[in-house]
Amino acid sequence: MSAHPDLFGDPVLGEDALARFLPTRFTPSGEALDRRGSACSDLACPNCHLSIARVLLEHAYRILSIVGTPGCGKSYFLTSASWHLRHALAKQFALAMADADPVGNATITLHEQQLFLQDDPGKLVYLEKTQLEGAHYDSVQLEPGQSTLLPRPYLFTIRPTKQHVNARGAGILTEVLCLYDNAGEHFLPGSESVLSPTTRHLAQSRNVMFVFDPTQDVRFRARLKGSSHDPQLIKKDARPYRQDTVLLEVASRIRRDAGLPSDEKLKQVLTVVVSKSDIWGRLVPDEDIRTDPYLCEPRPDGTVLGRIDKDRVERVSAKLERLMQEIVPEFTTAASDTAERVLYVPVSATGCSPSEEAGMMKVRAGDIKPWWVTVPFIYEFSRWGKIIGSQRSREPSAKSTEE
Ligand SMILES: Nc1nc2c(ncn2[C@@H]2O[C@H](COP(=O)(O)OP(=O)(O)OP(=O)(O)O)[C@@H](O)[C@H]2O)c(=O)[nH]1
Ligand SMILES: [Mg+2]
Repeated sequence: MSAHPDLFGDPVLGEDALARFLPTRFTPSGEALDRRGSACSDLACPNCHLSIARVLLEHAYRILSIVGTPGCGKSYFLTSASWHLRHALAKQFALAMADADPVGNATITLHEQQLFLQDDPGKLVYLEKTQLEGAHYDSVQLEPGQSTLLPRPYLFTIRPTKQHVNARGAGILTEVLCLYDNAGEHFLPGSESVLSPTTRHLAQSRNVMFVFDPTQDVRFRARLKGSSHDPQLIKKDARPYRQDTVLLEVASRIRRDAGLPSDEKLKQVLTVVVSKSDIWGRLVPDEDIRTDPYLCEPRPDGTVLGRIDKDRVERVSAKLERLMQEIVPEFTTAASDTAERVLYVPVSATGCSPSEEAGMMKVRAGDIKPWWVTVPFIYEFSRWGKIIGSQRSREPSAKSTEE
């Protein structure tokens, strides 16, 4: 991408973007020279012309997509997870999670600040609903005169630190994590168009995290009646979405984009993230779904290979699946028809209920104490090999989601 200030104007991105070009001249150190002879360090995609973080060319990357109906808790979950991952990975797993693209990650870092970095613990805070277009998307003209909307991912690097048992292999073990958070409306049947291919990342995704919200289901709401004062259970204007239909729509888009037959199960892992467990968690008996299932003591030589207790996570998953089979059987059937490997994880992004103030759902900053938000990610990272270990006290069960 050009660097000289006279070179604004690009046919794909418009007048406010610096011109993209295929370089033919270079500095002795290998930097491309633009038309005005300025050395350029930023890279852009030859197809959509959007800038590409250099780290994506240097390390392997994995895409994880967060999907679900509007208001199911995707953005709160992602914000709580990214904030707590930065800490859990550093403290318990000797892994550093850093913003690979600070400009592209601006929204999520702002969201983390809004929920977790308030001076006044009594302040009522909230996250805006994810917009269907705007700052979190890029508009490009792939065909002259036709604007196409592309969502922007959040990019993080995950790298072993000096204490990690495999610190010497840090260069090759470093991975880039690409996370997509769409507006729920993008997943509703009929919402995708050629000019708004906002969910194409799904087919490239390694793990589709479907956020299932029990408070949007009438049968869960009936079961929870009287046991919680969460306004989401009593709100009269609640729009109960068919979450199974949205899951099937997501699966059919993935099959279409990946060129798979309509009855083939997806190769990606499906993680059903069952949100807002502070409201319904008591329906999963005899399990601790608040404290993280991690086992992380330093080894005798002082190095660390943090482990996740997979037995516990899979036992909770099996119990939660049974509960959902009983209450929302069409959803569990849709999930097992969609993917070979399905893991159910209960999470609460806030650990407390919001209260309604001036038409907005807000939570007291000091009350936010998330439950299990990092588990879907750490379980996924443990599949990558060599960066996170796992604890098993028995043979993996037949339903294990390991590769
Ligand atoms: N009780 C409880 N409420 C939650 C939790 N997480 C989110 N909420 C509430 O759920 C509502 C929707 O959360 P969002 O994260 O904005 O939902 P979303 O899926 O991103 O919605 P869209 O951006 O519209 O697709 C908010 O009013 C939150 O207060 C939770 O862990 N517990
Ligand atoms: Mg959102």
